[in-house]
Amino acid sequence: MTPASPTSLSRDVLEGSRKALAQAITLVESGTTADRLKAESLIEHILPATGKSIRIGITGTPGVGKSTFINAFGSMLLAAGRKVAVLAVDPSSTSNGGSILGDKTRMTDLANNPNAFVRPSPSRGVTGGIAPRTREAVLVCEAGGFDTIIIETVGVGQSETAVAAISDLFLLLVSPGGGDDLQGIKRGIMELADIVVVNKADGPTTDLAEQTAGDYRTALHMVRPKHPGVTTEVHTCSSTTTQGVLEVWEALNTLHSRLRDSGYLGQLRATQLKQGLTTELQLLLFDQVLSQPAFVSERERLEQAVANGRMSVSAAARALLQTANLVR
Ligand SMILES: Nc1nc2c(ncn2[C@@H]2O[C@H](COP(=O)(O)OP(=O)(O)OP(=O)(O)O)[C@@H](O)[C@H]2O)c(=O)[nH]1
Ligand SMILES: [Mg+2]
Repeated sequence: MTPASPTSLSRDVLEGSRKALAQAITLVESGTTADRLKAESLIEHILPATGKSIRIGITGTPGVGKSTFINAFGSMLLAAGRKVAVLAVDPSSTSNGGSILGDKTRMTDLANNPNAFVRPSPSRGVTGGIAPRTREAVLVCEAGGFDTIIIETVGVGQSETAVAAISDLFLLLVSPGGGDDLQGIKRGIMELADIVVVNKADGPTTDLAEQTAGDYRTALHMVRPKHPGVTTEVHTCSSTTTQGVLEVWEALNTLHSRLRDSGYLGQLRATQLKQGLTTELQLLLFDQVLSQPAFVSERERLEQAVANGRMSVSAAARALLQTANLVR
């Protein structure tokens, strides 16, 4: 894939080369075994230079203003001297080639700034498989000197959970008057949120945004608090005028410091890594099993047996693993 060796690539990443950064992320996203081995070597080299950033996951339904918000939020951080990387996890990228790809057009201020790095979504077959690769992309960005990592995902399906599993803090962006949103957003997503931000608090939707914020505050009282004793804050902002965006950052930064000082952040990251190991094991096992020729033909046969109701799903799965010599 890339002619550079993992050692020289990691050195270039650590020296701040954007080209190397982009290449390294392509490498960690690659699905081939040869690249995976190189990626593992790369990560090993850069690991000591990682972990110092603030990792912020952002989700919200399509059109809520994620890209516009990230552009405003990121620009403000750049002005404050921070280095901002934006990574996208797009659950739909497998089917339509990546809608987040077009988002660079809404993040022009970021895309054109040398202290910012915007990376569209990887397209990998399995949703569960995106998070481990994005986790590594986060590490690469940290090694490249980025101190703020924003991981964006569209609020559909399981991708929020995947993003929350690699973020320190999770921001839920919602629309004014989003009564639909409030019902549509699953309880679980509210429980994942460290902060809820009602966007588009400008022009004719200013008052509605305040009302919606009130609705969310009420709704949040009914879900388990994310952090014991800490009420999840609900803010309003306008990503187009940037009103309120600074306050969102201040809230996130304060919470991050608090969680770090209390030891929670260290524990959270340790837990995330342990869960990451389980996910990697699942992926590796799946890849190994699927690549066995005997397995492929037996799978087709057993799929038919299951579809015809001649065999239970569980018994077929066990029989398949026996084919691959993985269970007795
Ligand atoms: N008035 C107003 N419009 C906004 C605001 N933020 C975003 N918009 C508009 O809302 C529309 C959608 O914004 P995007 O930033 O593309 O939304 P998104 O959540 O990234 O959308 P997807 O990438 O499709 O999921 C655009 O027309 C924006 O100009 C805001 O704060 N106020
Ligand atoms: Mg977008």
